[in-house]
Amino acid sequence: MPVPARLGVFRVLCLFAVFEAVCLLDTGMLFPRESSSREVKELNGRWDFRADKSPNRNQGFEKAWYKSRLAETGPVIDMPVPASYNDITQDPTLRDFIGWVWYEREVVVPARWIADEGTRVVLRVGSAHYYSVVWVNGVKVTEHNGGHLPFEAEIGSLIRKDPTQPCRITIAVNNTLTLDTLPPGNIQHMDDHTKYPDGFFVQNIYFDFFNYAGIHRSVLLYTTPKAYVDDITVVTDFLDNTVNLKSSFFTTLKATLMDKNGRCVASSSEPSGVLKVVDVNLWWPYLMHENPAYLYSMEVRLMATDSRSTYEDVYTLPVGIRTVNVTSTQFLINNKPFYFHGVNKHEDSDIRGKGFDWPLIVKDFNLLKWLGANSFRTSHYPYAEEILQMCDRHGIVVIDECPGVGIKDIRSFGNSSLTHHLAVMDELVRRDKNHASVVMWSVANEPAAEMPPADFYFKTLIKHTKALDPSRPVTFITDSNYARDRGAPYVDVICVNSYFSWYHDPGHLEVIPIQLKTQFENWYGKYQKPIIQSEYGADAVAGFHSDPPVMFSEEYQKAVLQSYHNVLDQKRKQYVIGELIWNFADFMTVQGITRVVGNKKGIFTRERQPKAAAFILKERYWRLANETGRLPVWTKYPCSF
Ligand code: BDP
Repeated sequence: MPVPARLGVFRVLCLFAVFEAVCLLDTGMLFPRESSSREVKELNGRWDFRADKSPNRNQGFEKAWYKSRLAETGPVIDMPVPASYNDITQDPTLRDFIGWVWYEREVVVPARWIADEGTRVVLRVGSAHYYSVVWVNGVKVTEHNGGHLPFEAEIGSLIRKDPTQPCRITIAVNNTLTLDTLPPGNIQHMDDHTKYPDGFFVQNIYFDFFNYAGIHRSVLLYTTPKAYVDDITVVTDFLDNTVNLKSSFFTTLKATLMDKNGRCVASSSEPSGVLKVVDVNLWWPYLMHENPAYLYSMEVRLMATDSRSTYEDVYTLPVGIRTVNVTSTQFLINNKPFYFHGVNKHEDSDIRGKGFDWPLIVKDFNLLKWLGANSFRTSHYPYAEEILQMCDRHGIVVIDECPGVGIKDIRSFGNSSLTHHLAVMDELVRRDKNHASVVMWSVANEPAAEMPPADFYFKTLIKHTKALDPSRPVTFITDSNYARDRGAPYVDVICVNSYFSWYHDPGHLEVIPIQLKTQFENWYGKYQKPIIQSEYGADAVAGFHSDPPVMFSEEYQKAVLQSYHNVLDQKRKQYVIGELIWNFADFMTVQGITRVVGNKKGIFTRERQPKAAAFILKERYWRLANETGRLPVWTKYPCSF
């Protein structure tokens, strides 16, 4: 008799009862890892692809393209996964396509997975932008609302139905944004035939990055036994030299915490509880300690038996032990003041768009370390899990932002938008809660928070996020318009973006010292909360030079940074707790009269070559690290990166 599904799922109970009360999700979303009980099979590479260019974009559903091979219902082209589809071909209509696109791939499933009924086979999509529907051999297995976050379906019973058939996976993805999606957008039809061709429409968006689409992260199959570890929640704390590593799990689990050398430092066979570690190695940020980013491994081993079999599942989670606290003037990591000197990023590069790419990721981490950056914000959406794992490994501190960017229309503050926003926070916290590098949640970027409904919206959203995870502070990012402060009473840290001498008083560098000082004093005066300068910067087209500096030259970008730094140096002695440059690298945007082949505020080009501003920032960040941290011995030679 097979194990009944409910008994088969050993959901690790969350530490905080309130989590259960507010979280609507009923399964975990552990990152797929191989272990003695789990196998992973990546399905990346070449997929068949077709964009549904029919006038209503709905032919694929009307003609049920998922029922047979995609190549049987029309022409297909090659499409790499993971990648955005926009920049892969020479077809301008695909670059700017809006609507459903169809991906398909046949997979050979190991015979053993099929033969062994005690094996769960799970199909997982790391992220697809934006709305996805998934079929296996023509049967719908799941759909998911939202980009940037993973979703899964168990497909074992389907592939066992007819083991002689190959496993055909079809994924339809739609990038249409509505007033209720995150980010929001809307479709505008132009019916004036004296101006526009028949059927012409555009998608209006209120954010400043190209709305890349497609399957952006890995698609994979993984297995677990029928009884399996579904979720783990680890919260760390310490007192003197003792650590309380709290976690909760089903009674038949055993948790073992191992140090870097594989030595067991604590274990427990209780369903939930405290693992005490003596002589703990804390997780410290990069440049704050001589031995940063120390990670333990927590092995969770589950044993279960039914009338026929015994199941054993093993999942190993990297665990960094650290605390985070906020006072009215400081951000504390392990009870020591932490100053964010870092960047804002985008998942963005030539050809692959927002597609996951290991070489790019490793290069970016090398550049971050070269720069002396100790942190970044995942502007303006959750980044790939592998990026957060790199942050854990290298001690790069993260402000983890949800895709709440461009909430500018009053209709996007309604109930259905809020419900979706809460669900996205549930998914984000569920995915990222165990990363030591993640120290704060950001619920939105520059919303139109001056609008009256914003008060209820952000109060609900921020309260909900704090209840999901009481161990981390919450922020939302505001702009320099001081009227947009609804929401600010509920956050722990105020994050402000400002572009003095750029969008305001363009060309007038002399306004920066006055306006920036006023900005800080206004916000601190009203809320007495620590402040991060969460964005500042200026566009510079690499290779444009001008002295005296003029806008878009490398010299102007440098001068803006230096003026900001003078004020930041005064205010960081009081309550300013960080500065994040906009942006790490140039990135693609929608076409428009203020963008010349994308946003050029990068201190690196899109190809990751430094502009003059990168050297200014590098000099500053290493100086700040010297003042505020304890540099590892090897960092005496930063040039070796
Ligand atoms: C900020 C936005 C960011 C933009 C930046 C800019 O948060 O997304 O890219 O302005 O205009 O306000 O460069």
